[in-house]
Amino acid sequence: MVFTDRTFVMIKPDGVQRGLVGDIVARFEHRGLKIAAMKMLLVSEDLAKKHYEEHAAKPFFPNLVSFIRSGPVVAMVVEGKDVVPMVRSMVGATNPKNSNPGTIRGDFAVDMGRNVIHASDSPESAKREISLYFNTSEIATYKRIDEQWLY
Ligand code: RTP
Ligand code: MG
Repeated sequence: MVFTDRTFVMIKPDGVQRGLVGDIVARFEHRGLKIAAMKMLLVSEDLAKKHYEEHAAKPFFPNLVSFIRSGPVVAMVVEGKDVVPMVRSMVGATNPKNSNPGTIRGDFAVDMGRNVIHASDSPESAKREISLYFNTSEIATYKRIDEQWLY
């Protein structure tokens, strides 16, 4: 099955440094979502500012940009039915104080500025963010072997 529903997910530097990449990717795979692209990278200042441009005027913006550049991140394109809201619900509330147990932030994070993961908040954001981080040639098309049991 080919989906047009795509989201952009990024494991932030704290998630990489704490060795959480495998656990987080496994959650998406086990749910039945498809990893269509994935890479580790250091985010440039220009890319960090573009990624978080909606927050450019906020007081926390400089810290957010420097944090996201403080070590390698793992960027992903994830596909599946209703994937944008589904991944946001798996990620949990922005402030880990309010993130439910069972969510990624609710299980792995305690501080708003160290909340482990980013996920797009709408299909429009997803499209924009995917194009910031990936060329179309880097996004794979393949069938999960269990697809007929997922849909
Ligand atoms: P993200 O974009 O990273 O997935 O997080 P989000 O949608 O849940 O939250 P958003 O409002 O987009 O905020 C982006 C990141 O900025 C930091 N933040 N700090 N008041 C503050 O100090 C504050 N507010 C937001 C968080 O690290 C948040 O993930
Ligand atoms: Mg956001």
